[in-house]
Amino acid sequence: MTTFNERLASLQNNHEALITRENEMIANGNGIYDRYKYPIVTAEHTPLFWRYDLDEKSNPYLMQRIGMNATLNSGAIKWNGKYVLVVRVEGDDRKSFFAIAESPNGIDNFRFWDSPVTMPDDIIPATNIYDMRLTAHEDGWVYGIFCAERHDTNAPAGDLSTATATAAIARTKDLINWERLPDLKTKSQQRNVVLHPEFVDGKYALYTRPQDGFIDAGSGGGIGWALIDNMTNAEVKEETIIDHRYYHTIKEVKNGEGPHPIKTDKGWLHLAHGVRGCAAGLRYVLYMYMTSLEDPTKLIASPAGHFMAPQGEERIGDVSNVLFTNGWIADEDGKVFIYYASSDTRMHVATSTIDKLVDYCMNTPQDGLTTTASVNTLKKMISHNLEIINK
Ligand code: M1P
Repeated sequence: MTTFNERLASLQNNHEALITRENEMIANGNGIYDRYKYPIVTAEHTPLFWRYDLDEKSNPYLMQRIGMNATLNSGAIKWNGKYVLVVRVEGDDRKSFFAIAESPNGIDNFRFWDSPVTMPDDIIPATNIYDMRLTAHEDGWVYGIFCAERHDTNAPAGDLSTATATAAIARTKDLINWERLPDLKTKSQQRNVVLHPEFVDGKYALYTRPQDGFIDAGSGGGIGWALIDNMTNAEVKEETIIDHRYYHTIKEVKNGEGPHPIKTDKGWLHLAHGVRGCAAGLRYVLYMYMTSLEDPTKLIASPAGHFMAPQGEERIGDVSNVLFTNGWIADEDGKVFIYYASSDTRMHVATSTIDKLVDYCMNTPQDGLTTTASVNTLKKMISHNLEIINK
């Protein structure tokens, strides 16, 4: 029979081997970005001492006591030279919490800090919190905006599912101590709220996602923009939709800003998610767009279709057919690390460069919104290419 210590050694060896496994870039990509062979953070990456009581007296079978179900939708930031994710960890009990995992190179060797984030719950307690967007703002604070989910007090008796989504706000200077600020005040429910990194006209600027209900974006027309006076009592008084949803597109049902946009000399580079419905349920893909440096509400590039869609094992998980992103890191040399979750289960990375992503946004044809328009766009490129081929 395996002893406690033998089983512990085996668990520890397997865990260390998983965490230190080198990732491999997948060859022959589409030229826009490169995917990697292995997910970068999974539930199995969480420390053994979060999951197992390591005391032989109280846990003689060395059984798992607190199960971790998934690691998903992570905010990202370069911090003291490390690639740092604020991971949404979901326990087997369905509660999500934030925990920090860091890597020396951004593509593998992600290791969790010993303790999860202690997020103060003193403003209005929430049942569940998730999907943090991090912004190192020019005011000197690092802000985390995330969804606070609560049971809808107006739900009919017996309805234990209807919930509300609100944008919760916290800030930190060290990623360890977080100051919780009042939730964002808005007319509608909100998820996927993101802080722009710079002041605009002396105000803080937010990307919003107005929604009629917890799930349904409904009359919320897409990704919004709002200027607010301060973050300590943040209130959206006016909201303008800057990236609209359209019928028969990848963002027909809803969309949402991913991480905050990256500033480039050609404009602000945005990564977002778009959702459409199909017989299999909702399909979540990633897409990109750009806005003007002079007027960040002005759309200047809107490539058609998805930038990334679930592939292979990415298609399957707790909520299948989903890619979601709320974190990316741009290095000073122009390399971009795109952190995305697949099917609400695990984290992945894809790499690209600012130049390639701007080229993708500026030179991918826009969605003409009909088959005829799409075929005309396709035929234009085919005839140009045939001229080159037949020269
Ligand atoms: O299950 C897919 C995603 O669903 C929601 O996305 P949205 O905010 O667009 O409705 C979120 O709950 C997100 O966490 C989740 O990954």
